[in-house]
Amino acid sequence: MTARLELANVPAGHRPDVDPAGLSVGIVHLGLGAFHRAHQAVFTEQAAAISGSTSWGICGVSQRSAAVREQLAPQDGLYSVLTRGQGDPSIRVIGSIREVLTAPEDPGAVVDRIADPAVSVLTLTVTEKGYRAAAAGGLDLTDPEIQADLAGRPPRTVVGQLAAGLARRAAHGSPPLTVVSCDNLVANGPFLRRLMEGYAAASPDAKQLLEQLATARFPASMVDRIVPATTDADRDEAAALLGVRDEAVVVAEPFLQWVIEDDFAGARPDWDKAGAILTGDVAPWEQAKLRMLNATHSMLAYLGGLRGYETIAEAVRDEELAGLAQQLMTDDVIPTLTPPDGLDLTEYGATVLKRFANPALKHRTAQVGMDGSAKLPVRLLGTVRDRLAVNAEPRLAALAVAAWMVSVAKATETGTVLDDPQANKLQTAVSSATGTAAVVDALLGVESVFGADLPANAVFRQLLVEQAGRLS
Ligand code: CS2
Repeated sequence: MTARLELANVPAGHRPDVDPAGLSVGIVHLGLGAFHRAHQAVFTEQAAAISGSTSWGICGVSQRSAAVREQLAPQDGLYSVLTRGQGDPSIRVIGSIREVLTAPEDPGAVVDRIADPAVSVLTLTVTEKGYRAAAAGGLDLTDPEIQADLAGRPPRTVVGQLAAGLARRAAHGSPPLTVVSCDNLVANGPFLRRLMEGYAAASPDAKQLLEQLATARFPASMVDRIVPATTDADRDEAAALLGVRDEAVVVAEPFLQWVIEDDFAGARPDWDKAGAILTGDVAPWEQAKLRMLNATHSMLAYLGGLRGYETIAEAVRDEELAGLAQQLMTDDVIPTLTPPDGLDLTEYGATVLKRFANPALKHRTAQVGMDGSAKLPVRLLGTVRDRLAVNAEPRLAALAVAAWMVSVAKATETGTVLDDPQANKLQTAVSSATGTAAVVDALLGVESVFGADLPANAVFRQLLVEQAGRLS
């Protein structure tokens, strides 16, 4: 049997660029999934290696299951990133994660770490649904988990953890905290601040919490790297390349980008030295990424899924689908964007499709297609609204939305589980709909996805009915 990964048995050439044992915890990260391990943790390690600073080790928190802790803890937080581009894959062990917690098992330890005076930065990747926002954008105060946190249990939700951590920081005299959201959301930092304000206002200690919030910073950030879920085959390949068994390996493309609003309350890692862009305005980067990359990703996931393609690479190799993704960017999205300095949007679009075509990644259409009700508003409906506002017809964006609708209807018809936080609501809505127009109307009426404005827009409805008709 192959030995388990530990620092002593990592072959030269694959070793971390820092001495993990020399790093102390200075960052808490909520949401210890594959994406964090292939993105912020890599930037953080590089920054430490380049600057020589030892104060930015990461305490990673799994928000739900103990699976990641079970993989990482026996390996002392070490894991490898298996990079698959053109040519041979490469693999390297990352040493920046120094502590692993599981929130449901030890909620108190999470709050303690957030309150730690040595911690001045908290990052998070908890996915769109992890924020527990209501349709109108504020915190969903009807969410039972939010209510339970507000009632004073050891917190489990992101806003509850942060609120308890901030309160304790104030009590300990810890310096102000910077909270960096790394999820694919519009203006993610300010969005989280608003949710926190909603939570604070509803809590018994409203005044104090609002004061503590005022000391914290919530910069926006745009993150980019394609990181498919790891499979057993990936773990076997990592073992063959490393000569030791890594249960926590993550797979990623070579591309890696992070644009962060330069608004920190105190010290931060030298992420810029590791290639991150620190800027006064993240919005143009973020809009380009969400509306071009994530929107075409979702489009290919639904259209590809309907055609029976297992992976995004297969979907984008279908010339018709690649053409539609291209057209979505050119006809509907680019007219809504102001490019950031130095970014050519046409070139960016071409690069995006090339990245999707990477056959070594095996990014499943089902994975990208999950949580559609939370992803669509961010990725596609902003474009739809902007185009409708100038009396243009967002045909391709409507096609992507229609492909999601048809996928929901199909899953419901065939009794397939829909991987979506609003699965019940969506499947109940379509279950009694017969015919394409009825399916469109049933889903378009879900206000938590489409708001009150889009169902009332006859042009959009008509586009959806036409496009869904093409697909059914
Ligand atoms: C994808 C993203 O799963 C998805 O919904 O669109 O995770 C995508 O791979 C990343 O945002 C790329 O940076």
